[in-house]
Formats: sequence, structure tokens, C-alpha cells
Amino acid sequence: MAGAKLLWFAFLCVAMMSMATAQSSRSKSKTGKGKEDLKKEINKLWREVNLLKEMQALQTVCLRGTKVHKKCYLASKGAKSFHSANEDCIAQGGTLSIPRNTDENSSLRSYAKKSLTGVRDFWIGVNDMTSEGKFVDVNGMAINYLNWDRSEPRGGTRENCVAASIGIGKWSDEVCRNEKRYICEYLIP
Ligand SMILES: [Ca+2]
Repeated sequence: MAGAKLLWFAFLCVAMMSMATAQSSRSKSKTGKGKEDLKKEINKLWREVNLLKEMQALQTVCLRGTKVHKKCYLASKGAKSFHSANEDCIAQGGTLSIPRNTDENSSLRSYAKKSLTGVRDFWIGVNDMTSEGKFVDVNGMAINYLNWDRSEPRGGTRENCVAASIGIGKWSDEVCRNEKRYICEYLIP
């Protein structure tokens, strides 16, 4: 229902914009300044319409995937290397999923279990590519939560990308160019 409301609001904005445009072309007496104001107003409305479209797209993602706390997760259809997987998520307006605490990790694992059948593990947005042993998120920011499996990480400079196991949700470092399924996360504004 929220989606329908958004669309309705977007429609109203567009209607107002076209009315404003029509009015401006009718009133020949309008000064240059008046036209500038109108232009500004139309640009503002246009930005709002685009923002609404983005929110609508986000809601669609959330409906197709799952919504947990303030994030939506959507499982990948295919397997990709770590970099390609993250690029794919970014192209859709998200990032590789980054579990920030035990709750998020277990929600992510249960969604993965349902949606990524027949795989052992999946990429998460954590890596130590820039500085060996210093694991950060895909934005390069330090992370407070880690959930290593027993005796992990152990790949040294050969394994710099992190995967979570479907079975228990524990993490291990893996070779980044390996192709794995993944889950993108989208932050809800
Ligand atoms: Ca490493």
C-alpha cells in the first residue's frame, strides 16, 4: 500500500509540474525572474519525483528479498568473484551484505539458507585487501563485529575476502577471485 501511495504522490508532483509549465507559457507578462523561480520549482519537484522513484525501487527490492531491522537483503541469482559481486550490488544501489552484529549475522544466514540453495558459503562485504590481517568493510571502514570460524582467518595474503557459511554462519577468508553466490544489502532511509 505504501508503494501505491508513493506512486500517487509522484503522479501529483508530475501533474503540478505540467500545470506550472502550462501556466508559465500562457502568461506572457511573466518577468525573467518569475520564470527562473518556476524553473527552480520544477527542478525541485523533479528531484523529489526521482527520490520517490528510488524509494519505490528500494521497496521493490525489499519485497523480492527480505527486510530485517533497517536493511533489505536480496540474494544473487548467480555466482561471481568478490569484486564483481560487490560491483553488482553497487549497481543496484546497495553493497555486499555486511553483518554488523550477532543478530544481523543470524538473520542473514537464515535468509541465505532459504535463498541460496545448494551452496556451502557466500560472500559478505568484508576483506583485508589493503592491509593484511586488518579486516574492513567494502567501504574501507573499520568493523567492530567479526565471526570467524575456528582457526580462521588463515589464508594470509593469498585469501583476502570473507565468506560466511550457510550451515553455522561462521566466517572464513577465501581467495577473492573464487566465484560464490552473495547477498546484497540495501539500507532503508
Ligand atoms: Ca588476508
